[in-house]
Amino acid sequence: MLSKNLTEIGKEGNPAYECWLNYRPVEAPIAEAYKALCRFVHVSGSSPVLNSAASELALGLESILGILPEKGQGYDGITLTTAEKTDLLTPSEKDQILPEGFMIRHHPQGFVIAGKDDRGILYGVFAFLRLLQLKTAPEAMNRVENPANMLRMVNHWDNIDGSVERGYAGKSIYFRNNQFIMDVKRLRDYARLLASVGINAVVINNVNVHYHETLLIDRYLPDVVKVAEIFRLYGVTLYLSINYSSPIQLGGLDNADPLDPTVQAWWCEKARQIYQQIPDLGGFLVKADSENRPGPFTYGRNHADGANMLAKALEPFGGIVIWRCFVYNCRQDWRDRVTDRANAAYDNFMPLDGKFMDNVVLQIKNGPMDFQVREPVSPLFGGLRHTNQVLELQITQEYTGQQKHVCYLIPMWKEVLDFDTHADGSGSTVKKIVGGKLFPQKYCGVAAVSNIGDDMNWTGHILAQANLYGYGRLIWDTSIDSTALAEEWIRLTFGESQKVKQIITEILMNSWPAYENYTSPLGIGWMVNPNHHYGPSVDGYEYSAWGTYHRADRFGIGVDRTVQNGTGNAGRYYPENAQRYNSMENCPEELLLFFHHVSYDYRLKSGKTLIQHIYDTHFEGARQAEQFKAQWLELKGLIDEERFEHVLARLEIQVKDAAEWRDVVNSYFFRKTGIPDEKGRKIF
Ligand code: GCW
Repeated sequence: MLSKNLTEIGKEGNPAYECWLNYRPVEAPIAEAYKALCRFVHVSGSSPVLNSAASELALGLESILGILPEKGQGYDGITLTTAEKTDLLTPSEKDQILPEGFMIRHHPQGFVIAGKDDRGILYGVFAFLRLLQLKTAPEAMNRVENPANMLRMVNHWDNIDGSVERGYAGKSIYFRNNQFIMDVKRLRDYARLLASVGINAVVINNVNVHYHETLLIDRYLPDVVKVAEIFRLYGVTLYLSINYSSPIQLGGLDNADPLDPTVQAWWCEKARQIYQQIPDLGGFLVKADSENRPGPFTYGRNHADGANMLAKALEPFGGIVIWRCFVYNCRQDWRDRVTDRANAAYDNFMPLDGKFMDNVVLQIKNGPMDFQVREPVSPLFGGLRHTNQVLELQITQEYTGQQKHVCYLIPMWKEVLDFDTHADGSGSTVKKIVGGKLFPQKYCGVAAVSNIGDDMNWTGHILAQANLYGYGRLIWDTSIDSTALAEEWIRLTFGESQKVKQIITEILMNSWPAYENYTSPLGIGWMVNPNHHYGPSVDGYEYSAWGTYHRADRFGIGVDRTVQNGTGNAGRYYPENAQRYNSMENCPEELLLFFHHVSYDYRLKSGKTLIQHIYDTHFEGARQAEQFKAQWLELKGLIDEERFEHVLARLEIQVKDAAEWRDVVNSYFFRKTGIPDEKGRKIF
């Protein structure tokens, strides 16, 4: 019998914990057809990743079909193999499989799951099991899949004291009280979840590297080695966030100047020590000169100097430096209307295009500000033509309801990926850029800030599991449709009830629009309480140093970012987009207040005035939240009590807090303008 114990995985019987991998039996006749084809499993070769693939297959077949396959030899049953080793595929079929990609082929005696490499085989197995759980007919299994992105990363903002910056799902799964927890099972279960959706890289510690985290490349290295070992079983490469001033903190040097040979030598030696322990470490993630973190600016150097110095140290070992572009002045004077945070990343990094070593990758947040519910796409995408790039998204819902509110983020990310930068004529989308299909790049892809913690359901809100699942699936295949993805996740997570699928799909698909409705209007963002960023405070960031202003007065609201009168941000885009953004009439309305200061009586395309639009969307958003709850209540008895009650409790919070948003925002604008709601609804 094929062992599934190699990595000690098993059924938990706890669907909230198992997420989309909570396998359930499929019924006859499809089960019968599969049983006949899956009696044997033949694994060609052996490696940690391949062994995980075999174990996963065994677990999945046992749970879904109730069979324990025998070890096979010939073509009978399922063959797991690298493409080059099998004669079950033709040469031209093999040619279609690219790095980390796979092919599933049904043949009269069974299936072949062939990867270009071991990771590809593992992804093929997870795809096979997903399709099996979704009752796909054997003939319809046939497919070749190659990842749309090379780097498919998750970034954890975990601190070694156990806290998680912007974490809403409990504490860290890695750290507690300045130590590694080393809960092998939990880490392995997490690695499985990641690999099952094609994620191949993880950064385990916060980009804000405080004193104790600096020690990860020092005293704590033996623990990092162990964590890397666990992730390695599932083809997930480990990266570390590092502190730019480590040479001072750890090495006792008096500076961290990237052009100082002593500093350079210190990093080279440090890299050598680290790679001796973890030869396949991915590299470093660096937040430098950002929000008071140290960086090359201190020494009058630029970001290319800083990144290249580290890149040189990592180069002999194949490591890469992922350097974040989230660099702006966080000590701005709110009276200053010239400095614009939205310009900062662009202005800092555009002059350096082409100056980075080829093992440096710039990590760019999707928007020019900071993960707001609505922002334009960063103009660095398309702007940078000679630099490796990674898109940074935020799965954790810092500004989108903190996993108390349901907010399905896939439609937002799809808009980002599909955005046409016009860098090389029309069709120059972000997904082509980060997929390496527009400009040549040695490394590129997508990273996202994790939404998981040590909560038993991983993500705090069970419906937020859809964002982690969807993130991995979307960056693997950027053409996937958001609704189809939601349905797939629902069926895997909650089973096959039509009603469950229909209702949860509606809730998910309406959730981002609803959240946008009852929070900040038309792209302006930032009306949150300072520090923790939950709940409404319209002026919370208005007189602060963070560069985040809405500029509301009694006549109008919005930031003038036009070229002619404003901060010039609209002009950072290629002409097609610049012209749209620059003109109040042509600006996409959802971004109107991001680019323009607009008077409250301005008429939108709907014929409504701006102020009436603000009132209407806020009433509508809060109503949508109530509707989510009412819809959820219809599911009683159709999903298990525990998950039903859990989501219900969160939806109740959402209803209450959406009403708070509605009333605070509407009252603010009513008091500012004195203009009543046309429909005479209650405003305080
Ligand atoms: O969104 C802001 C967050 C900070 C975060 C920072 C960043 C890790 O409020 O908590 O710090 O962005 O992305 O570096």
